[in-house]
Amino acid sequence: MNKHVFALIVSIALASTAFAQTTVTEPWARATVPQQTSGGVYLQLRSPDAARLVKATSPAARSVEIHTMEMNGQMMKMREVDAIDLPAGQSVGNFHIMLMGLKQQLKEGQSVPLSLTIERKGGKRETVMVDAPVKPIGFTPGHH
Ligand SMILES: [Cu+2]
Repeated sequence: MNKHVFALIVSIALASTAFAQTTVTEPWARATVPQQTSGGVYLQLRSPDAARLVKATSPAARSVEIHTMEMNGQMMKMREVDAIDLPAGQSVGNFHIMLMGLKQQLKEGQSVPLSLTIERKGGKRETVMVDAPVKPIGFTPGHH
């Protein structure tokens, strides 16, 4: 097959899958203090069809976990989970990405690259790249 024709087919394939893509809103990472070995990245995911976030990786940390947060009395508890369900068309943000074994301090003005693996029906996988800007320790989304 002619190379140009092949390139065209690839670009059409990419264009058609673009419709079924997961969107990321407001990603951010919390700045860390010098001795801190872990950090959190917060974001919202929205998938057009039912999917699951099954994996996260980042070159900024030795290992990366997916955590949910829940209130236990007055205490916010974090729990590692295997996956986060993304119901069709819903914005999901009740989780965070935990960076374990940070390679360096996260400072405001930097950003943390993340690669998220989204799994769809039939085991089809999509990789979503995220660049999360580092916000000050006291940052709360929506309050500037
Ligand atoms: Cu956590």
